Amino acid sequence: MYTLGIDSSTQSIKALVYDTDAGKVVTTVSVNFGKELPEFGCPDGFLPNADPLVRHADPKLWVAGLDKVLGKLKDAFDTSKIAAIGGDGQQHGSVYLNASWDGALARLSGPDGCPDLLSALDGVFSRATSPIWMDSSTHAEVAALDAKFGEALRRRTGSPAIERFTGPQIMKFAKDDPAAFNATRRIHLVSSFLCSLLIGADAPIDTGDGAGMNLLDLSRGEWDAEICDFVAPGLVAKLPQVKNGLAGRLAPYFAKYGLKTGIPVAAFTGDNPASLVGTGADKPGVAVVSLGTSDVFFAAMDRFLTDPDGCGHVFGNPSGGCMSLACIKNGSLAREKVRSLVGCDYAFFDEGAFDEVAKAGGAERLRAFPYFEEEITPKHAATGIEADFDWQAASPAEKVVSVIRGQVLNMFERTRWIGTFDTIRVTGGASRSRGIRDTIASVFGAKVETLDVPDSAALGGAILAARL
Ligand code: XUL
Repeated sequence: MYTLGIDSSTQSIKALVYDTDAGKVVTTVSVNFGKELPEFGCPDGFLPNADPLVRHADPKLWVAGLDKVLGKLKDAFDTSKIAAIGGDGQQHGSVYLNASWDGALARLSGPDGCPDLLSALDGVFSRATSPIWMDSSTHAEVAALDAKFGEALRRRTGSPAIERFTGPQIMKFAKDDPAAFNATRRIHLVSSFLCSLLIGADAPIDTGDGAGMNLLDLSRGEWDAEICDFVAPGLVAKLPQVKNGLAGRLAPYFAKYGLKTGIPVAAFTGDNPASLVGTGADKPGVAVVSLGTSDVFFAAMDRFLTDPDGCGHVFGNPSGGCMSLACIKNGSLAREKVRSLVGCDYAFFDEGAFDEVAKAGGAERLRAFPYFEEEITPKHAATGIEADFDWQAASPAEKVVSVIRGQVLNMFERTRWIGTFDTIRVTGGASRSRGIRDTIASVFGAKVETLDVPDSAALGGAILAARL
């Protein structure tokens, strides 16, 4: 059987076809938002804004992206063979729809057809722009949620109040533009919005993406009425239902891409929960470490528990139960900065320095924490290099090794609340470094595997579709 996974991330939308019998990806096509849809003015997936705290996108970009990527898929694959669809979106981003939304969805299901998704959706947005996960303009709302709920917010929703999470974003919108908020009948996440278009009806929000809103009582899998009401009175009525698994059936509109009307469509999830499934880490015992601009650690959890330090998040695991996620902001950018401070090449940074220190012995005493950007894990760390030995007098090799050990020790300390792991799968640019892989293996006491799963989120969506 063939299933389709659709991943709408910050900068592009991808469609991936998975052959479930062979366990192989057979086709992947993608549309880069900035390059291929420049008319929406989002060169990097969001609208440029003079205020660095404000990061919004034009939701029409995602609508046009869906049409375009399915058009490409039709040219690359016999789409009539696809038996089910799943997918995901960048987390936290929200879409605001007015009273004409239901009619627009009905047009996608109706016999008359429409030329394209954008014309079917003409006039449905009650808010012209959508805040995305990169937005941090909600300090005041986060402070208000903290003051009202304190620790209870983390215990109930899985995360403390966070600027990019959807609840604080909705709260700000309701306060700044009450008339537009009142005209809003439905609020979707990027994931559930795209899924709604596919099924021609309001799609549910799943527990994976829903947990990134600060609004979901995660252990019950229901909206937390008290928190929702505090964020904006009447909010619960504007949210779709919470549900994992089958969302609905493919609307007739999509027959134009050769897809069979009526095939099952899974509730879309967030990109991180989808990657958990796509990397095969959706069972406890395996963690994934993605070493990118920021370092992200995620793993399935066998029960609901939250980070006592309030840094990590808990989301629903689309395969059942929960998952954890910790994001360490000072990842590859910090490593790059140290590499240029030391003035060495990658061969030395990734391997040579580690061999030199191993020969001399005493690596255990070397630890230095590089926080050049304001860190979130741990919160409020002093910026600069925090070392507990004489950093200035250290050799270049000691500097490199101490910084990598510091980063890995911090990740270990900050993820201990999640549990222990037999296997750590590493991915992302810096996973090429033998020094980093060996340091992870020794600090975590786990087997380290290098993951080679490009498009793990889209693959996760296709795997979830195969389970319908
Ligand atoms: C997770 C987060 C990002 C987005 C974009 O909390 O904000 O990983 O999901 O990929």
